[in-house]
Amino acid sequence: MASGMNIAAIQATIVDVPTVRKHKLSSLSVSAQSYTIVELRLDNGAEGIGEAATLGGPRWSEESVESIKATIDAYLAPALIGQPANRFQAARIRMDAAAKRNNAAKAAIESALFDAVGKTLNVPAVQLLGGAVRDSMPVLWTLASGDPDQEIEEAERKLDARLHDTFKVKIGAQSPEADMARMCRIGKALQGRATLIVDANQAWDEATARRCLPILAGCGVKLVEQPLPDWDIAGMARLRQRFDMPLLADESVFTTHDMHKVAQAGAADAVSLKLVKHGGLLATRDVAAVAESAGIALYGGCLLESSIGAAAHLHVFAGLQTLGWGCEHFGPQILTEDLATEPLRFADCRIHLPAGPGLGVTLDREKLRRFSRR
Ligand code: MUC
Ligand code: MG
Repeated sequence: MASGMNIAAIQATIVDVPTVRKHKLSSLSVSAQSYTIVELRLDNGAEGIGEAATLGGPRWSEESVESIKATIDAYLAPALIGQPANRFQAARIRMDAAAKRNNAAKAAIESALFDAVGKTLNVPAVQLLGGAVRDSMPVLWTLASGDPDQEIEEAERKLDARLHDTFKVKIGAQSPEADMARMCRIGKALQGRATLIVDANQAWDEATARRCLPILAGCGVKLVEQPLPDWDIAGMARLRQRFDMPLLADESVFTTHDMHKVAQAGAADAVSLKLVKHGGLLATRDVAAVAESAGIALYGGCLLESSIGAAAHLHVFAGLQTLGWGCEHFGPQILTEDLATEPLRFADCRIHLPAGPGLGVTLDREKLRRFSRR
């Protein structure tokens, strides 16, 4: 199959990049972000890059950077070498035949395909997805140190710099009572100047959520992400029937089938879209389409990607019909050093789609070497 752009080589490298502060979720805490970086070369000489982010090893989801690299090296790369890079759906079918799930690994490769093909054709990745609807989008910042004084001070700095005016607070690492007191302090300090949402990362059971949702509403919280375990779709649906607080599904929705079940159960008002969950740019659009068909709003989720992984997300988000809750691609700013030669642009509480062919970002190879795991 000679297309003039067949896949010649795929290389996966694990990197660990320190974060500016500890980032605490309900069940894990990170002070360095780990990524598997994919470098893909076509037989026409074009190069593409992709990134698979993880959080705390295989604890946020089942994939780790080690499993992602192993799956790429042993199964996904051999399935794609010699294949045309511009047949994205065909590549997806080959990857699905070679490995079940392993969605982050597939997403990193597909990002690199869009980058390499975009560079070959001299068009941005979003063009290959139908073109941009928006060139920038609202971006929030996540507060996750667990110390409300530090969090209020961090939010004030972001507000002063006009970088962010919406904040997501990670809860669930401490008792619900301590979290409620923390949220009420943060809500009072930022009242009228910022929008607040929270992410419990599956920490609560239904009774705890019933107790906490009215308190969060009273503190000014506008959206609650994944209060219950990923499997508890019925519980999420009951909470929605009982309270006005909008619920955002994150860990409950990986596949289009998950999205369909959540929609049928009436278990979410919005869904967090992430390449690592859905398995790539095309799969993310598929999940978005199922959500939109059920009247579920879209939110551009992240897993603390660098500018490389964030750019791949922005190309998908830029082409969606709606993006009601904006996005959270603050990852490049939480790293001590970004992995792109030119980081993404944050201004006026928005993140901007990078211009240029492919993903529009360039991997800094010196940093790739420096942060790569020995
Ligand atoms: C998640 O569960 O949303 C995204 C931002 C953040 O702080 O954690 C991640 C994962
Ligand atoms: Mg989440």
